[in-house]
Amino acid sequence: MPQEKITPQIVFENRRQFLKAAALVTSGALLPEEAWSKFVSDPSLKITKEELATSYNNFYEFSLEKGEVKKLVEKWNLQKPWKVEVKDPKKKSKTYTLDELIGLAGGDKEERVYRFRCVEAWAMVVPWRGFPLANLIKALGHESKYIEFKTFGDSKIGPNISRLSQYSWPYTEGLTFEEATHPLTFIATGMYGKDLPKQNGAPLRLVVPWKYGFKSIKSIVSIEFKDEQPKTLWATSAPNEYGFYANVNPKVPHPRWSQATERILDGSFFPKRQPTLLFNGYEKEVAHLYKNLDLTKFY
Ligand SMILES: Nc1nc2c(c(=O)[nH]1)N[C@H]1C(S)=C(S)[C@@H](COP(=O)(O)O)O[C@H]1N2
Ligand SMILES: [Mo]
Repeated sequence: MPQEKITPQIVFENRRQFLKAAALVTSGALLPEEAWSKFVSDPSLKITKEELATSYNNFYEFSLEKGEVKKLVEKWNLQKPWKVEVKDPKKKSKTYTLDELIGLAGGDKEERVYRFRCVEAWAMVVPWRGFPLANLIKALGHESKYIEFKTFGDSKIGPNISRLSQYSWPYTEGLTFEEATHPLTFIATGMYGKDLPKQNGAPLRLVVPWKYGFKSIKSIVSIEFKDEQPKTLWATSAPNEYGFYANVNPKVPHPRWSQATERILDGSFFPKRQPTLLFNGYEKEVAHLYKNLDLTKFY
């Protein structure tokens, strides 16, 4: 099916509005977040302030404290050129520079405004820039049941890697091939009209808007096409708390808290709460992927 048929109207609506916004940004007229919000056609999507989205981070390689990450990444000199290894047991592994990957994907200038929902029940709305992962997968021409992603595992970059020895580093995530090639699944190289800040997973990260945030792996160094379900860091370290599928679902509580509502990241001490949406509001687009799953169960 051509991508235009499945991709929700809102993405394209947003995209058109966004190109306008992005044009303003690149022309030097920097927009405050309130102005970005004007470019979102869905009134329920209020873009999170850039300052908040870039200073309240989960990046365990650096710290468990969300407010500390931004400071701790300062010392990290981003490897230039950034390299990503593409592995496939059926083919020869090949290492690409980020620019080569972007070239294969046909550029990284698409803008997407997505809801983002952490399993810890906080939520935000982020304007990403990048490309659909499907573009890259198609260009690479591999086929497999699953795709596995890894972050760097160097504790000289992320000192917490050696401190948190109970976790199976490097940070690893995975998707089924169908999930990975879904038109909503995105590789971000930028946000808020700028290159991705280090604390948000520079220079490239996954964004899977209908799944809990931990699936959206940061600072990717390897992509592996494989037929076995990837052993992800969270599903390995705490399998009863974090599943492989991890679809946002208000009806399936985390063992330690409810997922029925979420806190909108607004910088206040008592953020507003709103109901959690099944598949984080992307039910129409993705429910068909899970028609064989019982949506009252934990996966
Ligand atoms: N490599 C890596 N990727 C990661 C994480 C991490 O700790 N390390 N945290 C995940 C979690 S739990 C969330 S909620 C999001 C947070 O992304 P943000 O800091 O850009 O909001 O990144 C995800 N990707
Ligand atoms: Mo998260």
